Amino acid sequence: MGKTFKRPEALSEMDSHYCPGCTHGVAHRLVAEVIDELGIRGRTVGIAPVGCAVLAYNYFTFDFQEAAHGRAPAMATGIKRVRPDLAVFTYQGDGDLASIGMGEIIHAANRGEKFTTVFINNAVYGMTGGQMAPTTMPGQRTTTSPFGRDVKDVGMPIKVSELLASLQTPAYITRQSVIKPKYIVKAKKAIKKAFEYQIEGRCFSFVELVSTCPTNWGLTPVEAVKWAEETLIPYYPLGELKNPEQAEGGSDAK
Ligand SMILES: Cc1ncc(C[n+]2csc(CCOP(=O)(O)OP(=O)(O)O)c2C)c(N)n1
Ligand code: SF4
Repeated sequence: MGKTFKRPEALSEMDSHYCPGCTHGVAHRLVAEVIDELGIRGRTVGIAPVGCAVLAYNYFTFDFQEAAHGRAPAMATGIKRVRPDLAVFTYQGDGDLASIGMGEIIHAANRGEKFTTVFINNAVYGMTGGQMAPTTMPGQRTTTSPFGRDVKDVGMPIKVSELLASLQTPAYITRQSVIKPKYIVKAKKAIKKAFEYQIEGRCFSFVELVSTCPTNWGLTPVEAVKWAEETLIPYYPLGELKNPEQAEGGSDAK
């Protein structure tokens, strides 16, 4: 009997360590499917973050490097500049990318480095026990904001995609989600487009994925999806913020 749904070749057979209801696994699968479809497994290099996806290199069947916390864009820059024939991507959480690594990602995007970033926005530091991240929602309780994020003290959550889209350098910037099938279908298309832009040598490409962390949100997997849809997505609206065609044909590129 033929299989209609099988494991992508780019995904290994190792069981993942992710918690029930965590969407890191969905994001991994989408990346693996795209790499299979583009036929680039033999020339892809991923950069693993420090965060819950620190073991990502075990779950894919292509080359991986491990970067220090927040430094994946620097490593991707080096690899891509030395080997422009490779498809290089970083996979980073919001603690990694939007806190300690904020400078790295802004400058890589502004330089127009031709790699791809998959940015997992789950509104907390997952691996270290659910501390407040730059993306934590106003009033959201975390281990370091037990009374809820107080925006008077720490400011509003940072919308990383909007920040990067404000740079004049041509880029592909999009925010999608992996919390429900209707979003997952679009997220996969966006990831594919991001890799295609990179392979064509067009631009830096960035896919934010609104994700879940039921463990640190203190919710069941089902409650986590509901909370993400009702609270995160209205603040972090889904859709394309910038693409290289705009810059090539538009006034911003002057
Ligand atoms: C230089 C450095 N600072 C801090 C840490 C501790 N640390 C490990 S993972 C992490 C946060 C990870 O959160 P995030 O990037 O949001 O990923 P998630 O676990 O939610 O997927 C931190 C602060 C570290 N390993 N190295
Ligand atoms: S702690 Fe959160 S981000 Fe980490 S594996 Fe568990 S659910 Fe996923």
